Amino acid sequence: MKAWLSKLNADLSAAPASPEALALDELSHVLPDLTCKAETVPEMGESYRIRRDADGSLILSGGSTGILYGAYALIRLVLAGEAIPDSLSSAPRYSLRMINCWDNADGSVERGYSGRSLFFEGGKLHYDPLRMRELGRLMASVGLNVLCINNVNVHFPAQLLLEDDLPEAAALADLFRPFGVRLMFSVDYSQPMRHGIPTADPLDPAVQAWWKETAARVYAAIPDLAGFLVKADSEGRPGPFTYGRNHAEGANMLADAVRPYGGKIVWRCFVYNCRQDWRDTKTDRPMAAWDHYAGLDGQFADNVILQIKHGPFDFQVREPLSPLLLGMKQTNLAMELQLAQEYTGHQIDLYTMIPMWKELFEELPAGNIMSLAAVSNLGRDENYTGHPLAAVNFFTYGLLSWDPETDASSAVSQWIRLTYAFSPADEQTLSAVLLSSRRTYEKYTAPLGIGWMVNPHDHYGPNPSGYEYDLWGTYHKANRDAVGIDRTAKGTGYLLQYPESLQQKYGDPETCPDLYLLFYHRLPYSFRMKDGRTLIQRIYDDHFEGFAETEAMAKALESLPFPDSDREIISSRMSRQLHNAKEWCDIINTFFRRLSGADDACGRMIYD
Ligand code: GCV
Repeated sequence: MKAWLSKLNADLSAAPASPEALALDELSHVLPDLTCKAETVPEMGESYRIRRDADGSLILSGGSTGILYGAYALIRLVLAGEAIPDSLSSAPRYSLRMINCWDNADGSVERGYSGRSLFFEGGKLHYDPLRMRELGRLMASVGLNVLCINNVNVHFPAQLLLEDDLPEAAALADLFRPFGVRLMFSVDYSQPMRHGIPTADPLDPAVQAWWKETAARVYAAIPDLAGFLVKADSEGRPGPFTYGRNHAEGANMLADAVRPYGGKIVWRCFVYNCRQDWRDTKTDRPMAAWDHYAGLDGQFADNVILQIKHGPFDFQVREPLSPLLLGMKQTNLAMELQLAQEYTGHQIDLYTMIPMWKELFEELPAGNIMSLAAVSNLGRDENYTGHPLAAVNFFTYGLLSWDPETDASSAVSQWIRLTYAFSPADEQTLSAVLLSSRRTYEKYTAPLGIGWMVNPHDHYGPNPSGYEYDLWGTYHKANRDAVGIDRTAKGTGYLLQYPESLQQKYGDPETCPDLYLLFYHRLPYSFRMKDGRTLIQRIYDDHFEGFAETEAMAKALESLPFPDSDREIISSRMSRQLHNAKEWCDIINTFFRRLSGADDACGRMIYD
């Protein structure tokens, strides 16, 4: 089963002539009984309008890609059994709706759980053109329009995409163009130094000239390249700090180089000290991005977009919204999500993300960001996402990037209907499992917003002290009396990076939502939660519940009529999830019981 793609069957063995041509082809194959005319209105760009003619036939108007998006919207509606409204207009909320692949030139994928790279092997671009078109269709069918094919950690020879490998990269861009998908490349900030320039200082004229000449060459080959994605001064990557320059100086230099071609510089804000001493109590990692960027608000060029991870740490199960997303009002911003389940179960454990994303959008005022990015969960596996049910994350991300008001439960139901031929009752069962899977995972892993109790480096499975004495700034400091970090004004002061109203909401343990308690506060195990339970009892209860819910999920999934190919993968991954959930439950409960000495009020088994 190839996600919802198996329902789309226009022939992709040759390149579609244009997005409009593809739109009509898809419609005629999938909905042969529908009479639909296309009307190209170039100034409508990516937006589309669907209305009925006097004779009852449908008229689909839009720019070239707008018509394609409109066709897929129609197909999604009809295949999901929903009624076609008499009139429907739609425009994307965000201009760049990006997928960031962390694929390396050697064919490996950093944090990839769906097989090897779709684009690279053996240091070269290496791909199946048919799969590229299928991927273009996968993206277009949910409104995604930018694909960054290489890892933000640019390991040699990925730099050659801008050099010797540019002709092959241009051929790849050609493959994606009819799907309205533009490529983007991650670039190595020190790349000029490969060419005899002794520095990568953004204010150095030779460096500036090198990037201008490179941008001219790259855009001559790929005129619609979306731009460059940059991870600088982060986790060992080169960047402007080496030369005493700030990140506005660093990003604006690249922005000048791509400006003549309409290119963007997407500059990541994942910058922190990854060589922290755990004994250092002054440094609090979640504060780092704000400290580096907030003071630069308004100084970035208009074709720079700061790409900010949704939380201040790194894609944990629960993190507050990054304060930068709320505080940088004069800078173009993109929010970065992660479809790859790095900390959320490696596409072995079920983890449907849309409930988490909806929570983020509730706190993020509509106009604060202009683009959205997500780290890809795709790979060379036949079904693209390893776990067949992980495809729901790609699908719903696309819908949200078009319209963040998309309802979580409708989006999940739509995906189920497009993917499987289930009865309403089975659809309901699967939908309930998918929508609850994030809370379940949260319950059996690190409690109440602490995060990080994972096995270091690989990030699957429990290890409560794995990151406790390490360099990464990710500490919970559990001792026999208390756990968590005080990030209020009395503690590290992190909370002061937020608007006043949020400072009040989160600053007092009595008003702070339970699920964020240990992110913001250091509390004794005897702390009384809002429902009267002690903190330690809540930790035990959540873990036992998380495991019990996983057992119930396993039973529910077993009852569903998945096609054989999916059933096998789903049930073998579910047995691994059950094992993982049991390990987490027992290890976390034992860890806290050994420290606190507190018995479980319900007398369940916790190991001494
Ligand atoms: C691409 C975390 C991940 C790294 C990733 C990094 C980033 O540290 O573990 O694999 O590197 O985030 O987002 O740049």
